[in-house]
Parts: sequence; C-alpha cells; structure tokens
Amino acid sequence: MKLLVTGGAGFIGSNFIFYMRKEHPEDLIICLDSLTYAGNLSTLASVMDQPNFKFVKASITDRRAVYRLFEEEQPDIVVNFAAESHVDRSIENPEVFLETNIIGTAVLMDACRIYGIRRFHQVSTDEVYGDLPLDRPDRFFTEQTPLHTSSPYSSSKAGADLLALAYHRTYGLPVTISRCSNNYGPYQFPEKLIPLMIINALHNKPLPVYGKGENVRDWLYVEDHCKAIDRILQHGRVGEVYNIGGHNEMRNIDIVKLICNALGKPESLITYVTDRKGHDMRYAIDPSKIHSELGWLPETRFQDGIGRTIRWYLENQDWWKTIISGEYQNYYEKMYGGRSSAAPLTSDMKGKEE
Ligand code: NAD
Ligand code: TDX
Repeated sequence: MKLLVTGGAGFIGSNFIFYMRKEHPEDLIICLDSLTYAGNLSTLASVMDQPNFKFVKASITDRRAVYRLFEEEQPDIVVNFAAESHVDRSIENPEVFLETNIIGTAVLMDACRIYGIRRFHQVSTDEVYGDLPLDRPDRFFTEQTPLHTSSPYSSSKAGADLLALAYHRTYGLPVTISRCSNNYGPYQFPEKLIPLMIINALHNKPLPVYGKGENVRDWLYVEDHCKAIDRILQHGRVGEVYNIGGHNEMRNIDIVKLICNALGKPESLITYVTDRKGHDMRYAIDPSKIHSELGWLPETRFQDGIGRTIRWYLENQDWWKTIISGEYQNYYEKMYGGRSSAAPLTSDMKGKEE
C-alpha cells in the first residue's frame, strides 16, 4: 500500500507516520509538507533515511506540484493532515486558513479524481460543531450535530468537510472524514495550550490562561487518534463521518494546575489574561459510532498520557528550544504582549461580577 500523508512534519501527522511505520512496516509512506512555521523536518529524522519513506516539500495548494506527485507516485490512500491549525492565528489572519484548509483540500481531491485513489481521508476536528454549554454536561457532539463554527479556523475546516462530502456525492470519490477532539502528546508545537504551559513553567514565566480558565476541552492522546484513523482507513465506510474522542473533559485551569504540580512550579505563575475572541466554552465528543462500528476505544488514560508528554518535553528540549528561539518570539510578543492580565474570576464569583 502506498500512502500519501500530507502535513506529516506537524504534530499529529508525524505521530501518524511513526504509528503506521510500527503497525504496517510494509507500507510505503510519502510525506507531503510545505514546512510552514508548524512543520519541522527534524521531527521526521528517525524515518527520513528509511527506504520505504519519502519526503516531498510542496504546498497542497500548489496544483502543479500536487498533480506531478500523483502522476509519479500514484498513491493508493491519501490522509490529509495538512492545515493551518491554530485558532488564535486564524483570528489574526484568516486568509491563509481559507487557502490551505479549503483550497488545498480541493486541490488534493481533484488530484484524487484525476489519478484515481482507493481512499481520501480528511482529518477534521470537533470544532466544526461549535461549542456546548457548561451547564449541560449531558450533551455531546454526535455525527448528526449541525455544523456551527465559531472561528475562521473551524469555519475553514467545516468548509473542507462539506467539500469532501460533496466530492463523494457528486464524483463518487471514496472519502472518509474523522472529527477528533483536542490531541496532546510529543511534538506538539509550543503555541498550543499544553506545550506552551510546560515550556513557560520550565522558564518560570507567567502561564497565560484565557478568561476564567473554565473552558472545557476533551483531551485525547495523539497515538489513540492515529489508531482511530488507521481503523477508519481499514474498515470505515466511504461517505461517512466518524467522531473521535475519549470522554476526557477537563477545564483549562485544571490542566494548567496539573502541569504546575507535575513540574514542581508554584500556581502563582498562573496569569488570567484577556479571553480569546469567540472562545468556545466546551467540546465533548460522543464516540459511540466509531466504537460500535469499528471497535475503537482510547487506550491511554489521561494521567499516563500527560505524564508521558511532560517527560517528553523535559527530555527533548533541543526540539522545542530551536523552535522558540526563532520567529516564535515575535509570535509570542504579538499574541501575549497586548493581552492585559485580569483578576481571576471563578464561577462562584459570577453572580457578583454581573
Ligand atoms: P500542526 O499545525 O502541528 O501541523 C500542520 C502541518 O501541516 C505542518 O507540518 C505544516 O507545515 C503543514 N502544512 C501547513 N500548510 C500546508 C500546506 N499548504 N501544504 C502542505 N503542508 C502544509 O497541526 P496538527 O495539530 O498536527 O493538526 C493536524 C490536522 O489535524 C489538522 O488538519 C487539524 O485541523 C487536525 N486536528 C488537530 C487537532 C489537535 O488537537 N491538534 C484535533 C483535531 C483535528
Ligand atoms: O495560551 C493559551 N491560554 C489558554 O487559556 C492557549 C494557547 C490556549 N488557551 C486555552 C484556549 C482553549 O480553550 O486553552 C484551550 C486549548 O487551546 P489550544 O491549545 O489553542 O486548542 P483549541 O483552540 O482547543 O484547538 C485545538 O483543538 C482542536 C487545536 O489547536 C485545533 O487544531 C483542533 O482542531
């Protein structure tokens, strides 16, 4: 089997490549990545010289380059991880999100139509469903939940999902889509909550928690996500959407406190800052479809996964120090320099605040 993995130099794509190398060593993997700020070739160092792995640097929006690659390589399966993935960046500059996430996905699917494919898998997100209220813990996102996006990022991902389903219906393209909750694990770019807090804490820098820190995310260890995608590639039904999540809801503030405790850092580093615009309150996936149809269940308990992740950041400081020494400094200043700190407000203080 020949797999084309786009965005494989990023967080989840690289973990997927490692997972597939381990589980299906006979497969040939081609990684297509344009190496944006979020892509790191050093992440792929351990597979780079393997005979059944090939890296191609190009953008999924570059129609010529993509068609050339398909003509030369004739992949059997495409798994599209390539995307602009950070909500805060999408709020600052939506355009590149539309180009990469929507146009890029269309270019890949056009190539699939022209050159033929066994499967095009679109890696999507639970953010396409919008958010759930905090006071309705009984509600979850199912595959039938209407799309209701909040940010330019989630809107661009929803646009790509709709296009993928349209290519299935109109052209019969064998498409599957997965919508996963928040991932954590090794090689996550330091702009995201968990690595940002680990790295700031290690430097005794303020830990910038947006708003009241009460927003809830449903965390899944990255390898469990990779395993779910593998299941969908093998046994998923074309034209179908599969939600992926492990019922592991946590408030942001509790994650940050947990990181402080694990690293022996004082909670006084926590700084409440101006909230993200349009900040989604709660994400929570109902994974019963992928469980009942494909037998997938998450294997890594949060306590184990977060411990492993913190240890990885402690043991791989060269990886993230290279990243944060460059353009990241400007990013950090731009995103956090202007955020005023606010007094921590908890839900018990809510009444008094209003
Ligand atoms: P990431 O930002 O770490 O990696 C994205 C990768 O895509 C990078 O290697 C980057 O260089 C590459 N890329 C960006 N634009 C490209 C282009 N035009 N052409 C080719 N390559 C390009 O992202 P991630 O967190 O690994 O997310 C991967 C996918 O999973 C995304 O589609 C994202 O929407 C989805 N997802 C992420 C999460 C999460 O928690 N991180 C959860 C659910 C779904
Ligand atoms: O400095 C911060 N302070 C803070 O309070 C950062 C970076 C984040 N947060 C909050 C915002 C969110 O409520 O933490 C939560 C998690 O934030 P992110 O790590 O930016 O993730 P999120 O916005 O939830 O989106 C992630 O999960 C879904 C990925 O980035 C997306 O690509 C994926 O689709």
